[in-house]
Amino acid sequence: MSTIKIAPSLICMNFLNTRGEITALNQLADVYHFDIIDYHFTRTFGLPLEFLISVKKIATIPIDIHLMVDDVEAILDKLIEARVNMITLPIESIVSSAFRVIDKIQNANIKIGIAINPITPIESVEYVLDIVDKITVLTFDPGVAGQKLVDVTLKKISKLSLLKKENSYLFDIEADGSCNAENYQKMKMAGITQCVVGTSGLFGLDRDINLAWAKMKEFMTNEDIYRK
Ligand code: S6P
Ligand code: MG
Repeated sequence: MSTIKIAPSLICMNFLNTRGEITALNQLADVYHFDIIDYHFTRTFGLPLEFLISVKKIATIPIDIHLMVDDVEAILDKLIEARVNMITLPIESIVSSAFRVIDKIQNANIKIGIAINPITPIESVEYVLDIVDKITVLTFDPGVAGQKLVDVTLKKISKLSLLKKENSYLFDIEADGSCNAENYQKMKMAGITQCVVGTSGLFGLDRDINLAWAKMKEFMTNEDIYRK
């Protein structure tokens, strides 16, 4: 059975205790999910680059930047300079630059993820499946935490999982949005290998991050989890 990596979404953390939560999560999680949003791709703001630099100083696990911006190329150099571990790009923003951008990221020795909105068909990523490290299926419309799962996205996860098996692809399949007690098992059955946990799946479960983690693990089975 395959295991599932856990990626806490830092935009959902308690900002009055960022050092405490990151120190605790360093011992528990597999990768940090760091949303950067430009108020154009969606009408919300994400986490600032300055915060990324601070997190980078104390993080001992990889950082995955989930970009939700219209102009990916405008921010790329700064992320490369920050030496993040993975950059996850919105396919909707890179239709005319996908291979150029992917190439640039890979040449900088940074892992690459591609994110697809709920409305975007998986065919849109067909030609990059053999070169990327991760496909992130947004399981609700991006921009706002705490929304309801869009059920049809589970079908997209299943289709991706099948394509992965049939072609022996290596990419992770990540669900981002509403990965919580209600939906985790469905996502797992559909074939995720990585799961973003935000307010409903982790940070909102308890004020104490260690207790929140323990509560999150109640809806996962121990064999599921990549880092025990
Ligand atoms: C949404 C963003 C996500 C959320 C996370 C929320 O635009 O990309 O990373 O922060 O998925 O999780 P939850 O538990 O509040 O649905
Ligand atoms: Mg995200």
